[in-house]
Amino acid sequence: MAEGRLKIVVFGSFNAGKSSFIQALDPRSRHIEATSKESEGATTVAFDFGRLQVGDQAVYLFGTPGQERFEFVRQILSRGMDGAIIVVDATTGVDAMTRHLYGQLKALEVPLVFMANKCDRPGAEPDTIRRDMPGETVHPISAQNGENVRAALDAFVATLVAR
Ligand SMILES: Nc1nc2c(ncn2[C@@H]2O[C@H](COP(=O)(O)OP(=O)(O)OP(=O)(O)O)[C@@H](O)[C@H]2O)c(=O)[nH]1
Ligand SMILES: [Mg+2]
Repeated sequence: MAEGRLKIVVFGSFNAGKSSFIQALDPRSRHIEATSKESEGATTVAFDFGRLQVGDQAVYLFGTPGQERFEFVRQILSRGMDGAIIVVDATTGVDAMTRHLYGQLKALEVPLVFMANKCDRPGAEPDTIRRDMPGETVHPISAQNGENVRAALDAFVATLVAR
């Protein structure tokens, strides 16, 4: 396995848990947020940035804003990415925004994986996401309690390194 750097960009609908996912992977990650009426807490208005080592790979994680109006930010952050993660709230499932992001990423032919987030909550249905996204890998996670977060990222990084 050659040493290297990987740029992974994290996509997903508003409130899916993208920032929390990066926070769980890198407690020292940085987040550019604002308070909003729609969300109880903060919403990403620019990006999240986290860094961690996975084997010989330095992994740079860029989290995008979920709100539709930040399409231009997602475009900028997408440049030169080696892989894409789509975070889905498993209690609400695949929505129109998730499908929009998925279509864009498929067109770019970038390696991608799904994280079915909030699996700590009752009503989370990662299998429904699997059914809605046939042929795609879906990892059940909880960004809040950290369950399966690191293992899921490691598995995705392994597929990128193997390419
Ligand atoms: N129960 C539970 N709540 C979570 C989990 N992950 C995130 N949340 C909560 O969901 C809300 C949104 O989380 P964020 O990480 O800000 O979501 P985001 O996708 O970055 O949101 P935007 O940047 O606004 O698009 C917050 O209140 C989090 O505490 C999880 O795994 N379980
Ligand atoms: Mg965010």
